[in-house]
Amino acid sequence: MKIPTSLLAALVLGGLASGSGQLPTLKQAAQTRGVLIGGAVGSTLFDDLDPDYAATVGREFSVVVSENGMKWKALEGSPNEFVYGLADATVAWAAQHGVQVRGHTLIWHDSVPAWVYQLKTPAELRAAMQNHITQVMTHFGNRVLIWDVVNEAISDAPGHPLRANSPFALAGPDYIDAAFRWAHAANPAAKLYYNDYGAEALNGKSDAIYALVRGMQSRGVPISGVGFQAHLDANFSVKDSGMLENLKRFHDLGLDVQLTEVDVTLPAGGATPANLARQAQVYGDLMNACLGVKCSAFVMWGVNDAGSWRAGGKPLIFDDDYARKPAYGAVLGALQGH
Ligand code: 9MR
Repeated sequence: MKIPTSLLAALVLGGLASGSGQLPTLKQAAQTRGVLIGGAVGSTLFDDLDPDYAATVGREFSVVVSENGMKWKALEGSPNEFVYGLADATVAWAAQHGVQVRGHTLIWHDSVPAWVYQLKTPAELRAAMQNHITQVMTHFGNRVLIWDVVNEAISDAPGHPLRANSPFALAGPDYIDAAFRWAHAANPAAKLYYNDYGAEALNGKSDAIYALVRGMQSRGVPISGVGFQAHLDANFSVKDSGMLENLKRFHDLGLDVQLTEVDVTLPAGGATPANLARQAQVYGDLMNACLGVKCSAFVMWGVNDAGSWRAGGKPLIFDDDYARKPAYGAVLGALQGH
């Protein structure tokens, strides 16, 4: 008999609520599948007034991303003056809790300090980029071995050319290759990713990323994998979108696949049982697609709904009060092979 995911989720939650203690945590289940599971974290990790946040992360996650603490603006607000406060605290917390860190992100058109926009020549800009990448990766060394080297470089314009509105466009069309080479030189042990949104499905954007990374491979650029952000809504269909086929074509290039910023907003009408079940279905399908290509990480963009960048859509697997939602059960079920 095939048990619907929604029912399964309810059973899982029932088991947890009854305190049966027999279910593994997400990180325990994920470990048996060889995948890291986790989420983006912020300063709430250190907030004594909100202890459930850190407790949830410590119990369930095997990898964390600093949601904003490792962006260029956060680390190097003035030229060659690095401030590692929140980033260092997050990395130290992760080490204490046996949790890995995903570094996000070295080169992104957003969250760049004003001084970078004032650089006027390609040579000046490239020197600043190389210095930023080298200093940041050297600072963290082997405490951060997974990096989004370039984030969201491909535009949504017809044909998906490289973003014209990026301050890094001035550096020349080969700036992505260069960034990966600088990153590899800074730490040859680190795994280096190109990361983007809207490319989960077989579509024009994923075609453009595919062409980009194939080109990089043909030029000998040291790229380890592709991160698919997966900011989605509950109407997304993993099956109808061709997501598994899409992930497979990247995997077939010998690249590692990660889901890096998963969140799935509820349909209109909010947290009804039917909507929560639909959200759970998408989460379970996403985990299954990830496992289908032996992905190395499944990272959600936050911890609980209230702390999400799209809190209104209640897009995460823990509700405002850190209670497990049906989506939690679906992710756990997928990890357990249900
Ligand atoms: O969730 C992040 C939000 O708090 C920041 O204000 C914003 C700008 O730095 O970035 C958000 O995270 C983004 C991520 O870094 C890259 N992919 C899209 C994410 C959501 O906008």
